[in-house]
Amino acid sequence: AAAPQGIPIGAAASADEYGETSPLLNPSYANLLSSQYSMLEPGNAMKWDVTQPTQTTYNFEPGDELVAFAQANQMRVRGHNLCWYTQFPSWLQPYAATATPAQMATLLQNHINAEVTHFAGQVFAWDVVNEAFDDSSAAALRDSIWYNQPGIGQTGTGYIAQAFQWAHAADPSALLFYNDYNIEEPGPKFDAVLSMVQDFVNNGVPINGVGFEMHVLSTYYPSATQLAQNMQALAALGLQVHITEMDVRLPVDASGNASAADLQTQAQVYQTIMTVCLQQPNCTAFQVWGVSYNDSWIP
Ligand code: 9MR
Repeated sequence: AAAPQGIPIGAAASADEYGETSPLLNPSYANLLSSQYSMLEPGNAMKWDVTQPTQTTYNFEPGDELVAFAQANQMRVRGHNLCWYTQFPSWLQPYAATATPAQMATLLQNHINAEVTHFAGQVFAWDVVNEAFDDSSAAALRDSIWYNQPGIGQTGTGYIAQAFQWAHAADPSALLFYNDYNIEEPGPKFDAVLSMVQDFVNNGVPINGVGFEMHVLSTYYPSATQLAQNMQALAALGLQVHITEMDVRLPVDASGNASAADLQTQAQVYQTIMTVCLQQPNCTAFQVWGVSYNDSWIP
């Protein structure tokens, strides 16, 4: 109710990507998703482990089910993700162990082209590259099969730029995002992301925004001032911000229940973050990681 027209409010959602009965068939899940949200993002259905189960086959059916649900309920779809360091199909790591960079480049290009082409016109924004920087004080690029093990034959953030170029070629209308966590307040990881996206903007790499995952704790979350500062630094480059995966982890008792006071704190944290998003013109979407805490990744 607080959001102005046009800011989509989303949730991570699931279909039957791991052979389970699709939650979309559960009326209470489906009703909550369609009535409380105007956007969804597949929590897993568009990742490599689901979409390329063997080297020569693609599987877009669970993603298609989520897209169909969204379209039937006038919701937008965010795509997640095309290039990450983990959650691979079982064949991929062994393949990478003996592949050449040229072979890895072909593999990644074909995957991005196939997936973005398949969902063109249905997915309005993609997390093209996910979580490429580590959490050290150096905020170095993480080791990955796309970067350096063996990599696709590019140095530094070149593999990330290449992924954006391939995604843009496959759907020039889709908004393209770099997505990460622990970049919601100033620090070395945000600096590394900012310097990368500044370089991309300067060099014409097709990037439209940065996803702030916003996995926070009731006991530790970015201040409104710090969050606004990071959004403004990206606005100065002409980039959007989506809050992509917000949740607020709480202490629970032995039965798994949170106290009333902590639930109140949790509500206030959501309000704080939403208020900043509504105040910053370049914050253009707000999403939580799960339709409810019943299907959260948080234990
Ligand atoms: O919610 C996702 C969970 O179901 C998966 O088991 C997990 C494994 O990689 O990924 C979770 O989603 C992650 C997202 O794709 C990227 N940011 C962190 C999310 C929570 O781990």
